Amino acid sequence: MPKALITGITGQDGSYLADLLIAKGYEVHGLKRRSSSFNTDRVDHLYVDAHQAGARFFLHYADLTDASSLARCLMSIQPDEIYNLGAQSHVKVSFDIPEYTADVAGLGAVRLLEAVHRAGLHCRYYQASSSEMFGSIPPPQSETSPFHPRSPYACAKVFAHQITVNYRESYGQHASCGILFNHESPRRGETFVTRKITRSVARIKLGLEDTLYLGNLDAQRDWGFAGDYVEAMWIMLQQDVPGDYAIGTGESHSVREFAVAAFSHAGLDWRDHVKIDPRYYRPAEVAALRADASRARRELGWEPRIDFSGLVKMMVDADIEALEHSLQGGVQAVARRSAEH
Ligand code: NAP
Ligand code: G4F
Repeated sequence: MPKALITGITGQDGSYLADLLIAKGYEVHGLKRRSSSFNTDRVDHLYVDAHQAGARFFLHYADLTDASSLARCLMSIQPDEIYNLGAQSHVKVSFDIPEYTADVAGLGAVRLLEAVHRAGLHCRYYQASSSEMFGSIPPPQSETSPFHPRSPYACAKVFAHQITVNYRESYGQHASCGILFNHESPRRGETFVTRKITRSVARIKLGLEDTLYLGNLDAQRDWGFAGDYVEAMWIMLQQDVPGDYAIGTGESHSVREFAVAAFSHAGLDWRDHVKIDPRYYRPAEVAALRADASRARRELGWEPRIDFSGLVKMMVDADIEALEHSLQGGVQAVARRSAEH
């Protein structure tokens, strides 16, 4: 049974990748951070008591800023494949905490690669690189486009990308970088623009709020579905020869277009609800990203299955359903409490 280690397993991509690898028969190990509240919502459905025979899903406390915790996990797990997805992944937040972002998203990668190298492990390694690295380079962008990062996050990702290439070239590690364009889902973090919009659409639709404040509506992104993108990660590590691949749909839309589509899917007019708050502008913006993923199509046979409008509908429907469910739960809880008194 192949063994995989996923950093960032509690995040959007980590959770979809864990689902995929469990379905493929892997034993899956994930690193989680110590937190004062539960932070495993996205993978709780995979949890089985480790004492149970046949358990194939395990979580370990570790942190990408703590090299000794990474070395300890590597030695005890001895994985066949490592997926380094852990990061402070919010671009706007990286301007507020640049040093920490560089520590986790940049140095975290070299800590992991060095631990693999020093331990003499012959495992395959995936690095979560980002289209944000292209920054101000005009679209379409591919794995051969130059980088011009526009945020501390993107600078950290460029370092992590280049150090992964360096370990591959220096020590022959089977290390690949997926340069993923934006990918979203109902599990997307609530402060990224797509999920911020679809959650707000649900709250407006159900009468809980009236206004959504956004920043730059003109930015263009190539948005795909996270479930499709984790398949590309896995396929990269099944190749005989490691390499770097741009992964995206090849189509881009503005933030405004996403908002229009999301509100209209819920039967609302976005103009009645969206206002601009300059607080959400960034010191430096990435204007337009659109993938040229022809290498991935050609060599990996990878194609996205969900298109832009399918993604918007999936996210809006999921947020409305989740909110209805939680409101229903709230009503039941109030009814229970009233019955008690
Ligand atoms: P995400 O939802 O923000 O998840 C990030 C994960 O990293 C979480 O599990 C988080 O743990 C973990 N993490 C944060 N700081 C850590 C630390 N110090 N040590 C260990 N783990 C830490 O991000 P995502 O959207 O799944 O993205 C996965 C990876 O792909 C990230 O590296 C991101 O930068 C990159 N990427 C994402 C996209 C995209 O559009 N989604 C595109 C290109 C590249 P907690 O749950 O405890 O916070
Ligand atoms: O959803 P976003 O915060 O994603 P961003 O900055 O493109 O980064 C995401 O994708 C990268 C891949 O290219 C990943 F590497 C990274 O980890 C992350 O997953 O913002 C998208 C666009 C930006 O141009 C931003 O200025 O939306 C614009 N925007 C407009 N109003 C907003 C808002 N972004 C956020 N988060 N919140 C707003 O209110």
